[in-house]
Amino acid sequence: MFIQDDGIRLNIKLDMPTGWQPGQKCPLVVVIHGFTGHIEETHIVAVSKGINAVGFATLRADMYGHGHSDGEFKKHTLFKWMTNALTVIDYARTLDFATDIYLCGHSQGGLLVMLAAALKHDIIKGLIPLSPAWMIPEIARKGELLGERFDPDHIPEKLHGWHDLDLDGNYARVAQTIHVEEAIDRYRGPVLIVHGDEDEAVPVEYGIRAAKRYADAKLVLIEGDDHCYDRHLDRVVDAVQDWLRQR
Ligand code: FER
Repeated sequence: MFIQDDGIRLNIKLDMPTGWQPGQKCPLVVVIHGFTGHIEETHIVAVSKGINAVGFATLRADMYGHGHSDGEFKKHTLFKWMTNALTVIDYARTLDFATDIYLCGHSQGGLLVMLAAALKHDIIKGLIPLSPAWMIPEIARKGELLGERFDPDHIPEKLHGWHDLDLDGNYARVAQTIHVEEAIDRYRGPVLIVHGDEDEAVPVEYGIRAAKRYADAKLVLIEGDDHCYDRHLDRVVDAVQDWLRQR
């Protein structure tokens, strides 16, 4: 199903908790994929189903230029994703059954939910960044995106890198302006960070650093696992379920 974000259609999927009956209320977790990802990726679906199994609804959403949402991949920026996230959160709040709203996101989606939790700190009950790619603003300032180097003071029109991907330079211009530490400091609610300690895309140090800086964070490291949890996805799901059961 689609919701509108100022003329951009966002593809979303709502899944109710296991055994939910019409008329019952429950909390809801918004779940966001990473860079080049979408709502049907194996790790996104597994985490979402795990959340449904412990009594929370999930609202998965494809961001601008990803999955079945509108927009061109190369034109996506973190600003566009941030307005998308605000729209999805506002939509979640219109759902009659939904009590508390939580955010969960993987990688660039993990960075996004960290930023969104800062913007909506008075509304978001808890935050689950999975392998959050919050080095993106730092590496954009150094001129190092997509595994390629560029002049950070004279950003090219187009960035090109991994898997032959093309991105408009605006992606880097936007990312350079984002200061994630400020966003971390603005969110005082409970946080669960999960990170594979052999992550090849987002160094595990970022998960560790974020967990240290948040006011109320738990860190779960998945030993021997990579960026998308190809080896121990079950442990990621367990960590999320254990944490949500304590809410
Ligand atoms: C990059 C490193 C990681 C980058 C994006 C990511 C745009 C995001 C990864 C993800 O969301 O899985 O250099 O450049």
